Amino acid sequence: MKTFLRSTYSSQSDRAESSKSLMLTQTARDPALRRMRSEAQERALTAAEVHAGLLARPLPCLPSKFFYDHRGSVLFDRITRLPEYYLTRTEEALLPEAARDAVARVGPRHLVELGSGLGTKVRTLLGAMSTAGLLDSCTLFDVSEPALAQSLPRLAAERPGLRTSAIVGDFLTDLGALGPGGSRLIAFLGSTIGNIHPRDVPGFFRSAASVLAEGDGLLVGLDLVKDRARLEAAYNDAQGVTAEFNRNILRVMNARLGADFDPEAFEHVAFYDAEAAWIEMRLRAARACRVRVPGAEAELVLPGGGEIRTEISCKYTRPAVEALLAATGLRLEEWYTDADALFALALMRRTAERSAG
Ligand code: AVJ
Repeated sequence: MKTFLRSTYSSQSDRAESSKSLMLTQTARDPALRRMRSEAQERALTAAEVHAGLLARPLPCLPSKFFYDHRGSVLFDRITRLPEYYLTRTEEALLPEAARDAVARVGPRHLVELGSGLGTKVRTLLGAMSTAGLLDSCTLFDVSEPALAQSLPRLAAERPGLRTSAIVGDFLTDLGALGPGGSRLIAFLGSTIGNIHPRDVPGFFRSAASVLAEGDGLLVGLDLVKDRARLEAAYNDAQGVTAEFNRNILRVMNARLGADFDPEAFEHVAFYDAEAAWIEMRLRAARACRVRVPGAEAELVLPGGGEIRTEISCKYTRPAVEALLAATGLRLEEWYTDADALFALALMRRTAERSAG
């Protein structure tokens, strides 16, 4: 592992090795936008994650955070407006009331949005905080630097008195960069939590709890378990936007790691696994192929019909969420949902006890 990273990136290894994992790198362009890793570290990590994923058997997989280059973010934005994709519009309808109530309960001055992307949902929360006379700062946290570079200045221009900042990082490993909490509300909207494997969700909750002070809040958007037809339609839209979004991960691999995937030779597959309670997205090779991924020192051989897993999108029930919250330092305080129980916003609060583990 060490060898392949060094052989590929030796020219930048000095810089990569000298930075500690929690050190933040400021970009020259905008001092309010901080990166968790240098570009060299970022590429080494991408290489290692893709290498491990492509070796996985029986099912090779690619981490879904790699969907989101600029094209991927734009395609996802189109998905959110598709007739079949009920998630975004249902959450947006719930948000004003949930935001008002959550702000009344938590009394936050500092808002953090995880996985903010290109989105604008944070405005509803900022509006509720401002109305309550509490608004002080807002931090956007996302894997995509281009998305933050676009949304941060826009936000700052819209709200001149607001202290704004952004962190480029991975919400599974980098929440520590937020520093200690206090009057803080973290928003994790859009069912992005669905991409976290349920086995890793308690760890995510514990790390969120560690950057919250007692009484601080975490507002999470969750897609709910429902009938298969509705779920599967949301991930198999008639216009094929989701299929294009799915194949985009292969273009990202080609661009970042010099891979030679032919995206058009892969078919979009999305189905609901009721036992796991998740939608799974895959890419299926139309014919046998051998793909080289030099930047990850990997080679993938697939038979015709062979598949790569590109995403899981977990669907929840209230009891399932409560079970995952046990002993994490967070408790469920409110559950806001629509009349058809398609989607929920869950308000969690930091408890007095220290989290276990
Ligand atoms: C951004 C992770 C919430 O799982 O619904 C949309 C991504 N994938 N269509 C989801 C996605 C296919 C989306 N999340």
